[in-house]
Amino acid sequence: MLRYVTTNPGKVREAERYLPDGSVERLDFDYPEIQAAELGPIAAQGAREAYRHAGEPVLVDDAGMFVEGLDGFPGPYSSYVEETLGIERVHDIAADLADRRAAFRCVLGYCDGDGFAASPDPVDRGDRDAAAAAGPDGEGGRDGEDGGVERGDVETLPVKLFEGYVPGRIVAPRGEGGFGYDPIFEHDGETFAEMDTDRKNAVSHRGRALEKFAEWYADR
Ligand code: ITT
Ligand code: NA
Repeated sequence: MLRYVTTNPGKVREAERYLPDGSVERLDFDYPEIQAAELGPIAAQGAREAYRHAGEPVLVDDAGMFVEGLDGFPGPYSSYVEETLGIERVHDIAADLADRRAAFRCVLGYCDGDGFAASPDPVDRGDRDAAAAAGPDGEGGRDGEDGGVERGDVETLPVKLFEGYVPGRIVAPRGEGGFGYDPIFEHDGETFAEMDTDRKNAVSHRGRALEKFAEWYADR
């Protein structure tokens, strides 16, 4: 079973359309997120933390909205800005800009511990073997601090990344669907909140990333 590790059920609703029925289940876990200027390293480290917690294959999803006229803000800080300012004030700020173009980006990070024992890294050989032996198939993979993967080894777990991007522009809020910034993000004349899930998936950052992931996952 693949776990989509996220606190955000909206992400999983979209992801389910790309994966065989019953092959993915949401795991509601708020893994520790590093602060970085790029989504890639955040997703990679998040996937490692999520795998360490879950002890089975995980997919994490780090996304953000990047406003051109604000040099990409809020970008990797999108979650914090949604919680603090709220999307209406993000729209108000963007409304004063000459350039209201924006983009959503999504980076998916997949980690299943595979290739861990074999990966050439500076981790002490003995520790690594012990961690690998107790890995996802061993006992205690879900026991957090006492789980199969030792704290010091988390940094070296291999992660596969998949990216997606969609251009659009900031508009006054419209629509009831989707989540997050969807009401203020317009693509092709419609906001993401005015689209149903299939229509959003067909053009969205997450849809593009999931498409790449699903193809790779099917013949890995
Ligand atoms: P998890 O980290 O638990 O997965 P989250 O909602 O905090 O959930 P992110 O860290 O990726 O997710 O935060 C991304 C921010 O961008 C957050 O405010 C989301 O609401 C927003 N966001 C992500 N994908 C979006 C989408 O497809 N449409 C609109 N807003 C989106
Ligand atoms: Na997050």
